[in-house]
Amino acid sequence: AAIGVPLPHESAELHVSGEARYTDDLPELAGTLHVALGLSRFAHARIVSVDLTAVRDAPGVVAVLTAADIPGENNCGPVLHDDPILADELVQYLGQPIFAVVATSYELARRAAALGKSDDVVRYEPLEPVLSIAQARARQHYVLQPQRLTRGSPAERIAAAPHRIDGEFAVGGQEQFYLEGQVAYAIPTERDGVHLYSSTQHPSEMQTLVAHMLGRPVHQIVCECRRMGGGFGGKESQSAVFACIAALACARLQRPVKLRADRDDDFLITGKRHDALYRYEAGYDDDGRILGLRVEIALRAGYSADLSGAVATRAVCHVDNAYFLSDVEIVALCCKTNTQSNTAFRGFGGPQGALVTEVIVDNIARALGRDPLDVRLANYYGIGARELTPYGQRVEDNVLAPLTARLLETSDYRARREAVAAFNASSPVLKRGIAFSPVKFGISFNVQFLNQAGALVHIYRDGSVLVNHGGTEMGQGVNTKVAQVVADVFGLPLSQVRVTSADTSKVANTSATAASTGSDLNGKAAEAAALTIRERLTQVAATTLGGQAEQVRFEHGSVIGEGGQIPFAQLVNAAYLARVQLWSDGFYATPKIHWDANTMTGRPFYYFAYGAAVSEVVVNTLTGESKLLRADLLHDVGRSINPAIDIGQIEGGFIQGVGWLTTEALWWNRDGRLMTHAPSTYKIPAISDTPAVFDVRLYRNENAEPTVFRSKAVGEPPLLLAFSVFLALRDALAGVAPDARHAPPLEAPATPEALLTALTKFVASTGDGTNDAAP
Ligand code: MTE
Ligand code: LUZ
Ligand code: MOS
Repeated sequence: AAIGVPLPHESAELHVSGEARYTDDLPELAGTLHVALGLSRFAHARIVSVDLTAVRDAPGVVAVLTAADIPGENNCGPVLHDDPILADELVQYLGQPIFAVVATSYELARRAAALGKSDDVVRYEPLEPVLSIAQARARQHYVLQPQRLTRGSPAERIAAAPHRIDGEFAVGGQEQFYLEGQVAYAIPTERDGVHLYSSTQHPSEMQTLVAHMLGRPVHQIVCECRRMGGGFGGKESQSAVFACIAALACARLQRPVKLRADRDDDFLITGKRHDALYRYEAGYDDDGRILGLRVEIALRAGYSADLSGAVATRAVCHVDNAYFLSDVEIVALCCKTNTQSNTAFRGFGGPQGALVTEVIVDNIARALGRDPLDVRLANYYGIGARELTPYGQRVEDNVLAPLTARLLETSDYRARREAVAAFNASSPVLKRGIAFSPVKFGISFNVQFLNQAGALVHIYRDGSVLVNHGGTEMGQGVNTKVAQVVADVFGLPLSQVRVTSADTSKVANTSATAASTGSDLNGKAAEAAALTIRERLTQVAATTLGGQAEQVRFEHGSVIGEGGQIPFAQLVNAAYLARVQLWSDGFYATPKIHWDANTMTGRPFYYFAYGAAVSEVVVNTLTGESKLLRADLLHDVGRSINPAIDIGQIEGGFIQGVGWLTTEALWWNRDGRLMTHAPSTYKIPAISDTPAVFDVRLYRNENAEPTVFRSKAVGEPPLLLAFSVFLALRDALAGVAPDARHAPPLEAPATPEALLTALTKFVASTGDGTNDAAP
């Protein structure tokens, strides 16, 4: 009964009233100490000497810790062990933590850490930094080996094609900008234990890294997270440096220690979405159908591997997006630069993979003088041989054709495209643009073993239910959905089910809540646990009520059998008295998936999520300012467990994607210092950036695979719907010279500066001086 209902988020009232407790809101224990970090002032340098006397002597300072204080492994990297917790001898980016000041207050810790900026504290011998993707690529400076996926004979097909294009393209990175910054609070427990509260998407990894750092067995560490104020991928691996340093200080001083990063430090220390530089070459026919495609994606990994390998693989597996590519070569490079180590961000490389193809298709359409929509449709996956992705997985559950037809109808795309052309013909300064873009997004971690989850369900004698599962709540609603699943199994109202903090002492060896799989995996695990208990209760009910066990139903807080009915709580108590186990674990591992990393083939995804968008923008060609006027989104979440949460995820993902592609620009100066490190210089979307007309709908569908209640993951895929806004901006610029047979050279993010630069080049290349507005 709880499934498919647009119930509010389980913490909605707490969120809006300010009562929801985040890690920094936990009551502090007496004697709690606070940490501030001393950061590298060079992007690449040898540390010649460190003299922390002045920092140690500052008021309130209890200890100053360096790499030498780490008893176990000095690493917080998730894959390769190439991420020092505190830098020792070598610094590899400007902002890298070198020492940790532990003081009696947050203020005093920060003041003391600031003394570390003096030239007398840390002496450096500067080395030459590599600061751009282009530089790293030219030197073949990589954190991991290049990845290559080839099918068919792309070079031959391109050479033989009736038309061909080639080019380069660039997209910027993106800061996660979770509203709650990185924070950890570590409390010493008896016999060398640590209880760590961490704002993290990955409690099990925080637990493990802390144990390795301290040189202790994992069972001495507990990591707990009730909720995050957003993670967006930025707390999948990179909560670790904060968790480790708080735990290190806690273990050494045997005092509770909190580390809450200042927003500017958070920006300087942590990695972001990978920016990318592309080279491509395509051959196509008169209808714009791609016959051969070669793409190279050079990603900025930053100074260490972090999750870049998996990000690159997801990028490779999303170059196709919605399109069948018969003959294709895709290469992904993880370029090593002396900047922050880039990491997960909503979409995890998928957006970077798919965007370049959307730009290529757009360029093809403009070269042919056709509506880009029609070229997209001509390239859609089809049936039979046209179902095969470059990596060999069949697209069996494709709903893009009917979904697209429905969206074109509700958005009135064709008529509005004519209206836009008419508007532009009589508007010299303001130009409008409209674009359609589709999304196909693969669901599952592309690292097979991560696709597992566990849960623990308890029923107490009063009939109230407590659920613990391996997922973490970051605002996305996983706890609400999992509670709905359990409530539905027992026929209970949602108020009867409470979900507790993620806690490594309850469910062990959890995966990160990531890859949009939180509800899929943990929902199934919790369902399994609940079904085990329900099976036992069913036997008790049959005995108590009389009749067949097969006829017993759990509905509206009651248990109904052939011989009568009984309130759920009463049955539970009867089961207890009959010595029936009223709690159970549950486990789930995603079936069917496999992957061969050498050939880059297999079935990496259990299924695909689909969506499409139509966006309309207006650009001021004198100032470069732009505005999103209207967006129509139609997205497939299978059979929705909670339509209110799903719509919220689609809206939020889309707007976050719009920020990435329009206003959010990261800029490092020539020393490698990130200059956009606060909201004053880094612009995320505000509520006023929401389009006046924002039509967001769920596509009526059910998952072809037996996922939890046939729902689909929703967290990441809608971010890619924002492509439509970027493409609409290109369309608006094209409105300056509608007969040009090439696309405006707009790169992302399409800031006012980028729009003006592209406009200038575009006007020059058309050789058309008729536009008075052109700068
Ligand atoms: N929604 C909110 N409100 N806050 C977040 O941090 N993270 C996104 C998405 N939606 C996020 C969010 C990312 S990157 C992922 S992978 C998924 O939520 C993770 O949660 P799920 O797997 O339970 O959907
Ligand atoms: N793969 C993936 C991963 O597809 N998404 C992820 O978030 C992820 N995280 C770690 C390792 N592989
Ligand atoms: Mo999301 S980028 O998989 O945390």
